[in-house]
Amino acid sequence: MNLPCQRALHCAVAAARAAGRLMLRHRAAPKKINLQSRYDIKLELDVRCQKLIEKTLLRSFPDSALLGEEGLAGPQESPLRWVVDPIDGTVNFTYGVPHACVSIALQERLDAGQFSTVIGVVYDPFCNELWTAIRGGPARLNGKVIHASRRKKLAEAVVAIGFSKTRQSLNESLPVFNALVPRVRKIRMMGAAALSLTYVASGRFDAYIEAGVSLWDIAAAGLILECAGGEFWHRPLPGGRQYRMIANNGLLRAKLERVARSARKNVLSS
Ligand code: LIP
Repeated sequence: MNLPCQRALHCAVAAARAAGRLMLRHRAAPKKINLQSRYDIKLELDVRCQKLIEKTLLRSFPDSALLGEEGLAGPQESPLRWVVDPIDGTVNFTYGVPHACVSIALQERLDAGQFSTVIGVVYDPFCNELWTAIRGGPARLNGKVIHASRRKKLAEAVVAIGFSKTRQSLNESLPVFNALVPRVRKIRMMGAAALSLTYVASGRFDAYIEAGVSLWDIAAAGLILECAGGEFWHRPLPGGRQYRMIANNGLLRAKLERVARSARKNVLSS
């Protein structure tokens, strides 16, 4: 497919910046909660940001589909699909923690219902940081080329971890967390998957682990990490839209997997 990548990238950046402005305008305003569960919150602003993004993207690409955290839009059989998280880090945003972002990916449909991400945009309006990538090209932060770190030792690594939204993922992740804490330099739990991935792509973190993240949390930033020389290792969980992920700088997965495996074994044998 002859995809106008630069035009699609510009369109995604414009949509991300527009949603970022809407987030900043509502930063200090009372938050209207549409839905909340034990470990999650969904805001009315999530829906408004997604509507704004949909309008911008589908105006320029009317034949494309959109899969977002707040619902679907456009012809779902289209060979092109936008994957959108209008506010990644919604709980942070709700509590006034300035660590959240807009995530927009463009995917091409391959055979057998598979998709390949070809464009990734992640925008943090609080720090005015914009990460972009087109498959096959370099990853950029505010226009400058970025690379993942070259740290090989766990003892020197800063590792981000997320517990996702369910008791099950919490129970699964806690033993890994406990096993990792004494073996790495520092653990960080930031609450926005897309930003933790772009921080690995920028060499700020060396790895990021989470089970139970959704496609819209990781699609754009996963491509940005790959284009920065890192490894976006992710496997679908049953049900197909959620993933187990061990994102890293390309040098640490085997060591991280060994720790995770032994942690799980210990739980099972105890
Ligand atoms: C969040 C992810 C985060 C995860 C949270 C939630 P949301 O996405 O970015 O990594 O730990 O449970 O899934 O809901 O803010 O878009």
